[in-house]
Amino acid sequence: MEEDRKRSVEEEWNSMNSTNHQLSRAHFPPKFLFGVATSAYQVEGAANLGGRGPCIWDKFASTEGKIKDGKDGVVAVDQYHRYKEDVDLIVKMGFSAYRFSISWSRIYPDGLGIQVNNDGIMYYNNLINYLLERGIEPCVTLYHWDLPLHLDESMEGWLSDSIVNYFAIYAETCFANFGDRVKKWITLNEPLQTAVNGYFTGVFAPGRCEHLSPEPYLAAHHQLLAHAEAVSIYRRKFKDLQGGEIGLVVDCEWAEALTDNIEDITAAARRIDFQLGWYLDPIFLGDYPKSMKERLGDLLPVFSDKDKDILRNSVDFVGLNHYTSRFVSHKTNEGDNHYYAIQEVTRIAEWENGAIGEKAASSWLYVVPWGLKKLLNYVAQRYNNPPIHVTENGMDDEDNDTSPLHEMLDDKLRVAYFKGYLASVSMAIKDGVDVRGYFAWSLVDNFEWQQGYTKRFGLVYVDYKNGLARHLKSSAYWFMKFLKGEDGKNGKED
Ligand code: GBH
Repeated sequence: MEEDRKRSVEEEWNSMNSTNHQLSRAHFPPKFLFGVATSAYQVEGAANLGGRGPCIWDKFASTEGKIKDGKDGVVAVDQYHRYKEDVDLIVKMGFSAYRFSISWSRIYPDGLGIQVNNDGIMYYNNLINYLLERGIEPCVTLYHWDLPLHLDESMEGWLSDSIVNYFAIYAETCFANFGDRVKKWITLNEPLQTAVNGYFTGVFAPGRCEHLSPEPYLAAHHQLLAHAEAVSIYRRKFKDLQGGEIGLVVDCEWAEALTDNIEDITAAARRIDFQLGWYLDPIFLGDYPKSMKERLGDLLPVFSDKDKDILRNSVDFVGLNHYTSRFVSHKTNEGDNHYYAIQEVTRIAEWENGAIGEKAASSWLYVVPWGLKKLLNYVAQRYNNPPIHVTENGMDDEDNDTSPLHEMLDDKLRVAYFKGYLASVSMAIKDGVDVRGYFAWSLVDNFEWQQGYTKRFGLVYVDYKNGLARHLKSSAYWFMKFLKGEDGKNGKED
């Protein structure tokens, strides 16, 4: 059944995809933004320098057994000291934007928002100024999972509604200090992952995993309210003067119904509700999805009218992180994985004689380029065609110490991945989806959360054994050529 479904989706995709082999910069609008992305904890390092306070990932990574290779982000790839070198690489590859995140505990070391850390402000000023000097647009995420530890230890982090206010103070400080130069803001990265992996499976900091607990839903709720509060402050106090835009980054696997049976079609729709609708429905449609309310009952918090008001339309653009897809079919409630059981879905990636796509290094990541086009069309259709930036897309290789460097730099599957997924984006644009930008994950190999340094997502290879030296991979050279355009024009001029 899986095999048949795969064949039919791929036939459909191939027949539409006649432009793939000649994919070029010219298939995208002239003002379309191409960038690369990273996050503070994964690349910055200098965890104990410049007055930075500890964050929940410092504690989590130093807890025995949490990270595959036992490592942490204390040094990471040391972008704190090498930001100029890294920005120069962005320029060299021909990208025009850099999505990075600010470390909250570098701005407010204990998160309480009383004493701002000037060294932190200075670091980001330097980074932003250097980006602008080199013609790269800074796109800033305020929160990419590195909560100041004190906020977790003293008031249970995202489980407490007081976090909304602390996040708002931090966000306002960033707008006030950097907003004269930063015109694209993202409040939170992937609230879904914080909720599910931070508070249900426990594989991410703060590592909570209670069975049948309301915690993931509460953590999601407070993230939504914190997002909305920050956006409201930006719009009231800064937007007119500074002229920027602000959005939220959500992540979603595409869910393709395994069969045409109504049970599978609704199961796939439900699966999307539980990823995307959880966050975008309250923003665009005024409340959590019906499917979630029905299934979760009292586990799901309720929005007050005031909450609904502040959430409504609280994005100027949708940031979408997308890596992979699954076939989805209906499965009745069984097993003890409450999060999926309550959704009554099963996700299928592999079967006896095949898989949904080629496998990357991470066990969850299969190369499925057609999923992105479908997901983009879904967002456009359900939410009335909002502006979208694909804020992350990419794949990883296994860290392999024994292969010679030149082999590790020749990342053929990654080149194929980017070609396929970019073709998918360009087809969505042709369908009328308002996609405005695309950011490859990631600029450099980095700390891949619970997988430590065992997985490499970079366009640029980092030699951890030789002073963190950077080397461009084939995919970086591919982008360099692609972004210049076959006709020698970079497509930037109007
Ligand atoms: C992104 O999340 C993150 O924003 C980025 O920081 C990260 O480096 C990048 O992905 C690559 O992973 O190990 O089976 O428990 C994408 C969503 C969330 C998908 C965590 C994989 C782990 C699944 N990812 N999830 S598992």
